[in-house]
Order: sequence, then structure tokens, then C-alpha cells
Amino acid sequence: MIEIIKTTPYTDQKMGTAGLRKKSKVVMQEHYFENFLQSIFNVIAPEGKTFVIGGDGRFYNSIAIQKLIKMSAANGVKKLIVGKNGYLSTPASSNMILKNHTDGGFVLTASHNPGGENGDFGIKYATETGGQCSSQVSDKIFEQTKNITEFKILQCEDIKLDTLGSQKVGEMEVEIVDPITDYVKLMESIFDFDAIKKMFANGFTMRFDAMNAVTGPYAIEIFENVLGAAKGSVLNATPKQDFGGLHPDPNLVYAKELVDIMYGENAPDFGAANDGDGDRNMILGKKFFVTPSDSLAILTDNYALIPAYKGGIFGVAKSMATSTAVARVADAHKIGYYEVPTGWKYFVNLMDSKRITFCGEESFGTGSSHIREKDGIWAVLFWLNIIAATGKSVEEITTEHWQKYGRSYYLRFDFDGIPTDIANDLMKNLEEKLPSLNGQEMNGFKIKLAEVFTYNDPVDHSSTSNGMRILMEDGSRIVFRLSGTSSSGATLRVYLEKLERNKFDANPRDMVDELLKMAMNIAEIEKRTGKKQADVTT
Ligand code: G16
Repeated sequence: MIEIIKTTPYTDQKMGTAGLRKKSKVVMQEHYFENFLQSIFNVIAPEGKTFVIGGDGRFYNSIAIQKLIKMSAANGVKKLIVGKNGYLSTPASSNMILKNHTDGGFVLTASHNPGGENGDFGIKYATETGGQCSSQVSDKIFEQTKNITEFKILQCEDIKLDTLGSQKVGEMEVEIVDPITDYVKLMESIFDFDAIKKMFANGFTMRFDAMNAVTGPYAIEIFENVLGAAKGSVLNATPKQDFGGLHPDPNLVYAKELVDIMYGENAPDFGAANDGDGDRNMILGKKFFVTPSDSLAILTDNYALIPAYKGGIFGVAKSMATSTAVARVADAHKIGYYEVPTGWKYFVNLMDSKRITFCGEESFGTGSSHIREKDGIWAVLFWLNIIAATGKSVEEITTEHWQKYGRSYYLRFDFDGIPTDIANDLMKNLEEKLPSLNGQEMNGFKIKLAEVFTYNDPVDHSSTSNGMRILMEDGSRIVFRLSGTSSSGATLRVYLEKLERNKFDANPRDMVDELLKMAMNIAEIEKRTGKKQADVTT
């Protein structure tokens, strides 16, 4: 029986950079999830449509997914394709949306944010493009959430999600699928699996840290079972509701176990980690870290080594905050180059219109037009393929890249937990100051341009402003923006980049020191937030 339940709106259901992301306890409030989902349905008219659904397995996944299924049935959805046990990585979901030509999908995830009852929960909504909905659509959904008065739900038993195959829930078909098989096939169609297998057979060693999140089973299948990496190469491979207490953000701070292994004695040849929902990646060599910005540049420079791309690529894009390393590669290869606001959704039009093949972000995201999300395992396989094709180590590949293109020393400083009004005032003050900075000399740099970054989408002609940048005459940069993925309060991100053409072995922190002083001073960070230094540096 379909029930129509009266509800009262919440006022805080605005989607951020990637869907709705909140504290688990916020989402667990009465009708919070239902209100948000019904608001999406009210905007997208789901009757007769098919969606892909799943989640990263975090706390509340199993409850939310049952609500999602029952509300879909009550709202006239024709069919749901559901990852077995309710698990689906973000890239696998995008693949399934595209492969099955569905009308979109939902991934229950707060991505790299911690999970558990005291952690975060989230919902990403993707359209038929396989990418997340545009800001125009999320704005309409937000308006709905403010006025919602009722939602529809089918009253029925919980649906069993552990058996593959089709079942009926009311009038709706629910097909439980194994998402890993299709994803492995996709990866096999892109990379030279034979070359990578040969490399493992010859003794190449790796560690992949799945951080107790959704990619564990995908990684075991691909790296250990198919490619022949030694058993035990995948760490933290079993998805856990609270990620075993880990913060599933693959960077030098949070992927500590892997970092200790890669910087220890007898380190394996290659190390990598993925985040909660499998779209982010970190790449490491023996005692060596590749910044995500460099990784994008290196993958782009080496596209011809990969079977699926050797015929040529359209172009490449990065988020504005990402370092300019890939711009120099695009220039050398004479391919299209775009800079977009932070948020993978801004790449989707560029991929659909065949302007770009690759894209990436400083926030540990890299991907290509094989899907419309960033793809952690794809990036790891790309690196393995380059290593297999060249016989070189991660360090050699990266160092040779710097020798060819120069090195963008790059660090991001995050100032967390700032009260929202203080963060907004800081940004407003900074924006007002920008015109006066043009042409000034400070801390040994000459400022070429200080501006608000505005992106004009060449396909839908929408215009988006996100963050501010100060560009120096020597190619160095300072970028300021507020995070769009915080579940409470505000995080100020300060991104620093120092371009060096000849010096490659310096300490990045030393290299950006003057830029940091300059950024702290211009944005009045200590005065306004009370913070003398960043909470997290990556
Ligand atoms: C999300 C988006 C990314 C974006 C990141 C930045 O990542 O999908 O495109 O780069 O947020 O977040 P912030 O606004 O906090 O800097 P994910 O992995 O959380 O989906």
C-alpha cells in the first residue's frame, strides 16, 4: 500500500560540491532523508524511469537504501538497478548508468568524509549523463525542500539485497546486480592488462589501501585475482560501516598505514589508496608521493601508452585550484585545455561535447570520459600501465616529467571548523581587496592578476564563480576558496603553487613558505579566524 505521509520542511538541504553531505545524526532526524528524496522526485518526475542505486556501505546505508527503494516504488519508478548488498562505488554507478542507458542514479555516500553514527552521511544524485546534476537542477531541488509538505512511501517488508536477480516491489522491478563484473570489463577494455600481469608475474609489488571502504572488493578482484598481484596487496579490503575508524580520504595524512609502508624499509614498488566511494586516488612510489596535480599532468603526457587512448585524446581539463602542471602538457601536445570551478559536474559538458578526454582535480580526483565521475581504480591502473610500458619507477617517471615541464611545487592548507559567518566575511573582505593587489610586489613576488574566478561553460553558457586567485608574474599562484563538502561549519582552503623550472628536489613546504605568509596576510586569516596555522596540509 502506498502511504502519503505529512511532513514539515528542513531548511538546510542545499546540495554542495557533490550532493547533500551532512552529519549522520542530522540525516537520521525524522523524515530528513525522505524529505530530500521526495524533493528530488518532485523535480525530476521519476514516473516510468529507471535508476541505478547503491552506497559506499557507511553507517545508515542499509536503512537509507530501503527508504530509497520503497519511496521509488511509491513514486512510480519503473525499475531500480541495485548494487549487491546495497554497495556501489561512485565510478561503478556512473558506468552502470551509462551502460544501461538509465535515467540517472543515487549513490549514498559522503565520499571521503568519515562515517559512523558520529560521522557523515550523504546522497549524490546523478542524471542520465552519468554525472551529478547541474547547479540549476540542485537549486530547484533546494527550493522544493523548503516547501515540502508530504512524501510517498510503499509500506512493505524490507527488500533482500543479497541475492542477484530481479524481484518486484509493488509495481516496480528491482534488479540486484554484481557491479564489480561490469567494472572489471570496462577497465580491461581500456588498459593493457597483459602487460600489467606480466609485470606482477615478474615480481612487481604493490599495496592498495581500500581504507575499509567500498573499493576493497573491486581492488581484490582486479589487482589480486585478475592481474596477479600477491595476496595481501590490498589492505583494509572489507567495507565497514565506520571505515574501521579511518577517515577514508586518500592523502598523506589520513592514509597513514599505507604511507608508513611506502616510506618504510623494503617498501613495495607502488602504493595507492582510494576514498570512501572509490572516486579519489593517491599515488605513491617507494618513499615518493605524486601530487594529484602532477598525476593528471603525467597521465595526460603518457596517454599514447594506453590502448584505449593511443589513437589520440580530445583535450584535458582541471579545476581552477589544481596546479598548472597539466596546462604545460596540454600546450606541448597542442590539445584543448580547460579550467573549471571545483566539482566534477563541471567536466561533464566538456566530456559530452568531446572537448576533453581527461580531467582531474587537486583533491585527489582523476578520470576520463569512460564515465562521468572521477575514478580511483582507473587512475591506479593508468599508473600501473605506464610503469609496465616504460619499466620505470614512479619516482623516475615523475622526475623526468619535471625535467621536461618544470615542477609546480604545490600544497593545500585547510583551515577547518570556521563559523560560517566569519568565513563568509573573510571571503567578502578578500574580494573587495583584490583590485588593489594587481601589480603590487609582495614577499618577493610581483602580482600579475588578482581576481574572482568565473567560468563560462562553452556548452550550456552558464556562468559560475568559485574562489579567488592571485597569479604572479613567475607563474606561481595563490588560490582561496571555501569547501563545498563540509558537513558543518566552513573550511577555508588555501592552495599554493610555486613554479620551478630547474630545482626539483626541494621541500614543498619550504618552497611555498613566502606564498603562505602572503596568503595569511592578504586574507587576514589569523585575525579573523584566530588560527595561526592550517589544521590539515595536503
Ligand atoms: C567532491 C567533488 C569534487 C571536488 C571535491 C572538492 O569530491 O566531487 O569534484 O573536487 O568535492 O571538495 P571541496 O569543495 O571540499 O574542496 P568527493 O570526492 O567528495 O565527491
